Amino acid sequence: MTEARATLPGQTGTAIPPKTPNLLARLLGLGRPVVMGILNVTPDSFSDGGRFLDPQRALDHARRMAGEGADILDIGAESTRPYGGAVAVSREEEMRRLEPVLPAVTALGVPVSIDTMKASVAAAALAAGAAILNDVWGLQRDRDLARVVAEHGVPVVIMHNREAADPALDIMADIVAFFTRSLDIADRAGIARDQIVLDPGIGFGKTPTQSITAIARLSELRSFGLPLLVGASRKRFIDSVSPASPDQRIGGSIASHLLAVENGAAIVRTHDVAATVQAFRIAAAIRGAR
Ligand code: HH2
Repeated sequence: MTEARATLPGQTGTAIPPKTPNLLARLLGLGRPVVMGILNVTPDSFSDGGRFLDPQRALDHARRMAGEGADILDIGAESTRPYGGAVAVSREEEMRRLEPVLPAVTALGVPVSIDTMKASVAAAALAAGAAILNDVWGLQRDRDLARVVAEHGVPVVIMHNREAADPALDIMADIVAFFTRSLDIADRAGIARDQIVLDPGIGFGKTPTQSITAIARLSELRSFGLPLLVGASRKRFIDSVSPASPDQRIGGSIASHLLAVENGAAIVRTHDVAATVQAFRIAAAIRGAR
């Protein structure tokens, strides 16, 4: 049974059906920043590893984020390990973590994105109701991912990534070159341009300074003419400026996301949906009163 999506008091008429034609256009047409809530069904995510591995806890958290105003729920069953130490997770293990959770989460009525690096997992998740692919390797690692996206006709988040940070690198030039390669792969697979979101990959193969640069100079990526997503939530660059453990980085996450939106981000990816939604509402109210 499909549950009605919960709404916060004062929040009306913004829910987008989970699998709908032109999903991305409809999300971007909300007229405010789109909030993607993070659901990690992993034992080892950098911020919340182990908290939502239990299926009931995962579903409770997804329901809570939906009620807090998440426009998308991003579910991942393998830590992307932005800070190294990757522990490879088999397809079977990734599916074992997803299977008890995914149908119930998609039934909440909020579009679900699947955060996976594996084409076989993406295909299974999209068949089970996920509506967006989030690939932290920008279609460049598992080359079958582009075909899966094209076949399902779903939106895809192409994220910039590198095996290792290089402090000497012009990070904006590297991001532009990476996106150019990813867009070529997407074109050749037949993925429509209006289904693509670009993400500079905050914390991935970047020094803290380069992560800050990517947010500060985000507007340069507008030249691709595609929507931009920023995921700064609780990331380590915040600690480099204002030392704090991951769950104490909410202020830094919100500051980053507000400035990212000012610099052109259409979507933000966050662990802290309620605080982020509140920050955007207040920013909009203040802007509106200028
Ligand atoms: N960051 C993480 C994972 N997936 N996807 C996109 N598009 N952009 C991001 O910035 C991004 C992402 C890392 O955060 P988290 O999911 O909390 O950690 P982990 O990968 O360790 O589960």
